[in-house]
Amino acid sequence: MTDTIQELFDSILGGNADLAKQKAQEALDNGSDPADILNKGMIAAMAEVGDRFERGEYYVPEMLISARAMQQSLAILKPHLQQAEIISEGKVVLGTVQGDLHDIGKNLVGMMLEGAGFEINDLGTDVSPDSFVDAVRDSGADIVAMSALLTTTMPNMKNVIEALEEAKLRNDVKVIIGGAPVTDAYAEQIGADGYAADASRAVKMTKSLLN
Ligand code: B1M
Repeated sequence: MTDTIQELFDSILGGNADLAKQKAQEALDNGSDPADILNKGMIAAMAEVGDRFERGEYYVPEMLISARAMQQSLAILKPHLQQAEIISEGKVVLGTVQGDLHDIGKNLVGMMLEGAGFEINDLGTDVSPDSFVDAVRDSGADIVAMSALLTTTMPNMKNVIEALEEAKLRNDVKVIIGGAPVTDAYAEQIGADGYAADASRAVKMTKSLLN
């Protein structure tokens, strides 16, 4: 890891958004690979924030200010993460499921899908099954992409699939899911079409489901 990426990591961990933005720009200017900046500087810092929260060293306010530093530095990286070519015209309805306010991973997935040429309807966080259904009906989406970061909110992914079935829309869309506690086995268990461990795999999964 370069010194600048280490400093980016430290600034996110310390919740210093201005410094994080500056370090993200500096790392780009130094020619670092955007994927390294994202994975080693930003995502690794958020993982460390989570570990500190688990150990009782960080509380919710620290998680929040680190999240803000991550979001703001991610905005600097955004144009560099997105591919220029337009590959597909698929429509994606994206959201974090009901009860869940975590949106950094979801935003990253949206950003990468958008960069790969998909049209994104981002419903935000704490999205009810009915809101997913309404958005699919209104937009004629090809893909429903759901994120959950809490073990307690994962079951709401199944509720969305059931709501799509009840609305007779399930056969019109493919459903992909992701988020730290989610697994391939869970996707299979609830009848999703696919699971992706990270944002770039979400793009690959979306493309392969639409092909
Ligand atoms: Co929360 N939180 N949090 N939190 N938080 C976790 C998730 C936790 C693991 C921390 C810990 O204990 N180690 C823990 C969950 C435990 C569990 O359920 N097993 C936890 C908890 C407990 C809580 C609260 C309950 C705390 C409390 O209030 N006591 C509370 C719940 C609030 C709620 O949602 N109702 C809470 C609140 C918060 C904040 C609001 C303070 C803040 C979120 C701010 C925001 O998102 N705007 C926050 C944060 C920042 C975290 C951690 C530290 C970081 C999450 C993050 O952004 N990671 C997190 C610890 C951790 O994850 N290790 C934690 C970076 C992001 C890029 O990764 O979102 O995993 P991630 O996304 C990845 C992949 O998962 C994947 O792609 C991304 C990488 O490319 N992915 C997908 C995500 N969605 C996908 C969808 C796809 C495909 C891939 O297809 C559709």
